[in-house]
Amino acid sequence: MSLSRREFIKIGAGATAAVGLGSGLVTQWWGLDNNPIPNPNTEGDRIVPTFCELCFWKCGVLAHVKKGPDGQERVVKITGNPDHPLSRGKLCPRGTGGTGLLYDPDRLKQPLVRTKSKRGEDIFEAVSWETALDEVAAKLMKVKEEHGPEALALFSHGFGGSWFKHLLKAMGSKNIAAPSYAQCRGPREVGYWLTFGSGIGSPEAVDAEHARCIVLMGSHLGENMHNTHVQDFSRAIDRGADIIVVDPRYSTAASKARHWLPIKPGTDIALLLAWMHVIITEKRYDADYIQKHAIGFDELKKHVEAKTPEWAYPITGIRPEKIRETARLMAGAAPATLIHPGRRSTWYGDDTQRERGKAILAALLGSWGREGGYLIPSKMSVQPYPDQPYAQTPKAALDRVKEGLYPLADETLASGLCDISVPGEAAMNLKGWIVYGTNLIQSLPDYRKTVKAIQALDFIVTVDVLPAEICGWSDVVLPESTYLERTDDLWNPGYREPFVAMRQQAVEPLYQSKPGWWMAKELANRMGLAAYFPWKDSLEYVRERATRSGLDFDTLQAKGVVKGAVVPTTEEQGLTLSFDTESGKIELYNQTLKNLGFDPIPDYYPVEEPPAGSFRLITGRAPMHTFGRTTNNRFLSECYDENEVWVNADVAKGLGFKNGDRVILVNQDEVRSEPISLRATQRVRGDAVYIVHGYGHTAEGLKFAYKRGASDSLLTTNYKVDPIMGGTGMNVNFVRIEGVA
Ligand SMILES: Nc1nc2c(c(=O)[nH]1)N[C@H]1C(S)=C(S)[C@@H](COP(=O)(O)OP(=O)(O)OC[C@H]3O[C@@H](n4cnc5c(=O)[nH]c(N)nc54)[C@H](O)[C@@H]3O)O[C@H]1N2
Ligand SMILES: Nc1nc2c(c(=O)[nH]1)N[C@H]1C(S)=C(S)[C@@H](COP(=O)(O)OP(=O)(O)OC[C@H]3O[C@@H](n4cnc5c(=O)[nH]c(N)nc54)[C@H](O)[C@@H]3O)O[C@H]1N2
Ligand code: SF4
Ligand SMILES: [Mo]
Repeated sequence: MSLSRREFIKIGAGATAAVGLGSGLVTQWWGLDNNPIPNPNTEGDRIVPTFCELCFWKCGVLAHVKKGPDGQERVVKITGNPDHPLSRGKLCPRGTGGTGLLYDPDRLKQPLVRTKSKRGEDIFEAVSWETALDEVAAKLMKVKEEHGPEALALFSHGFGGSWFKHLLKAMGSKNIAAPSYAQCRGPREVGYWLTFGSGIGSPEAVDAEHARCIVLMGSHLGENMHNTHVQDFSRAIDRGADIIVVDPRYSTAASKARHWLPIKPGTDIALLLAWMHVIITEKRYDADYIQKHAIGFDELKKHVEAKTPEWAYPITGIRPEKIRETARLMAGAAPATLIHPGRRSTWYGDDTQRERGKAILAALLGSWGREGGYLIPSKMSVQPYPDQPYAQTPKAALDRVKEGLYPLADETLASGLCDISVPGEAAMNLKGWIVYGTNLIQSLPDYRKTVKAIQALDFIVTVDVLPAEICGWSDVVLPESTYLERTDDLWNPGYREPFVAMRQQAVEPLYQSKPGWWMAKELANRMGLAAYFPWKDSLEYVRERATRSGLDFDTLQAKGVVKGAVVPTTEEQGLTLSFDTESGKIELYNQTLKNLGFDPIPDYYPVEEPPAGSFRLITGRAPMHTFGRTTNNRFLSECYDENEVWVNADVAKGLGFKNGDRVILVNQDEVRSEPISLRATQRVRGDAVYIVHGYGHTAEGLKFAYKRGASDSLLTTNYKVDPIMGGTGMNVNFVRIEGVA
């Protein structure tokens, strides 16, 4: 079955089924001459409910398993679990492509130890698990003895990382971070927390399904494929909800919108202030809600008095009448107006303030804790496994927050841990890294700094499923089994309906790969920490947790999920709203920010402009890929196998380029991309160029993805740090375009 690109990105207009395409897709066996399953169109011999790891949304999936003529069981297809609240029987294209990872011929197959003296030369020797684990345990213990446990750090992204977090804490260190905070949603969490006393969290509990108006700033839903959100968004479109999209690029979402506001990049705060001006001066805000729940309205009113649409026009490029019309539209639908919180908010370094601007606008519309707006999530409690308490209280995380920088960060910064590993950058440097499921070379800004940090370490070990860039920079590489080959911990997120989900093994691990729980337990045994891993295996561990929590483990195994009692999520449903802020109210004006020397109400400051002849590099997602983690996936690449650079058609013409030309992007630091195809289009402003993140791999072991397309990560050598919480704004790189012969 071949799949056209259009089928995947189609949303709205009765096309909700587009996100459920999985049912038609079947596994292939890359690199094998004979298909070991003669009829791949089968439902399989048995179905194992588990949850997805192709991205961090973690939808419930059903793995269809069939025994081949060779006697080996294989996953033949993956479909959405109808009982799971995040998938509701449907998957995004990536989720159906999990077999493309499981059967990726380039997978890490055995433990590897670096043989060359210099890191980064990517020359390794395959060794036994005994040898690899002995080496890792000895090196980690050496760092601990020589520098103390606080010289150890764990970078961990992805659900399987829980075992290593436990291991690091047992060793006495609290230096645990993921790029999903300071490189992703950190500013959003802090901006909303300062306003409502609560962050947004993941999965985001927003009510697009019942919204009458949805405002997307960036947040390119439909290309950003978080399954449940896209389903809800699609339904909202079918229902005729008014969509307002603010984006310098005509995104898929913009193509479904009533209003597309092609904003000048970096000026969203000015637009937000002008919207507030209109809503307040025209008395269109929810006066009862503000009176009951908020403080600082008078200060806000005064603050936006002069922030007229006419003031914002030359800044944002959005005409005053358009600003007024959209402000009235969102006020007319309130409180069922969803100012979408977005997710990746690390854009310009002023990001906490922009996110706070969105939160304040939502408060004026009365949509926090209201139907069609933001839902108040709830969560089922799951008891811990009764193991040994950490002997030494893990020492405080050693990132920049502890040096008095970025005072309102509420999680450890991955970039902060990297910074303080560079000699001379901090009073004490980190000496040992464990890297689990995160490709730091591509996900932290300025790879040159990341490499500098790595070169100065005593030891670095990476746990991954593929030979990603970070593996090449490691001393030891441990091959993990994919999510379909292992049982992990239970998952009980805060969401609009409470549930507990179980990840369980569908098939035996391929090659010599091992699940993370086994590696962490084996390492603990070697480091005198066996008491922290007293269970036989992860199945015994989760069964004990479930039983102690009063959950029906048989149902959990059979269905993959158990749901809790439904609790009210909105005022309409009888919920009494409360706010965990300093004042106990929604803080339109924030005294904490003021005390720390920051603006108590967001204000607009211009961002640096691209020099003449250069363009701002902006990035986003392709619906069928997750970052660089799926670009080697042959299955998903059948639909989208290379990124292209979007250049405004007039600009391209002026530069003498036409559609399809091969070009190179050169950034402000003279870093050059791999050749990439130019897409001349009116769908992007003339001052920016756009590429999808995750391409241009430099790791040769990723045989399919190697040098395919161009890498925005390489070009992101500049970044602007948010002084409030340390997020790394990355939309501050400029590129010029050169032709290739
Ligand atoms: N298919 C797929 N889906 C994914 C992911 C994936 O890898 N693949 N990743 C997931 C993750 S972890 C995240 S964090 C999210 C990221 O997805 P989002 O949170 O949607 O990311 P953003 O960076 O907000 O959105 C990118 C959009 O912002 C626009 N933009 C750039 N600069 C500006 C600006 O100055 N102002 C405005 N208003 N818009 C601007 C870009 O043109 C682009 O359309 O996606 C999630 N979903
Ligand atoms: N330049 C730039 N930088 C960015 C972004 C951007 O858009 N542009 N986006 C930012 C955002 S929003 C985020 S959330 C972060 C994400 O950053 P990362 O968390 O680093 O995400 P990936 O790049 O997908 O790296 C994931 C790694 O995990 C491996 N992996 C996959 N499955 C498993 C598994 O089951 N077990 C193990 N052990 N490993 C596994 C993959 O092979 C891959 O090497 O990046 C941020 N950094
Ligand atoms: S959104 Fe897609 S890739 Fe992400 S967990 Fe769900 S099915 Fe998997
Ligand atoms: Mo993210």
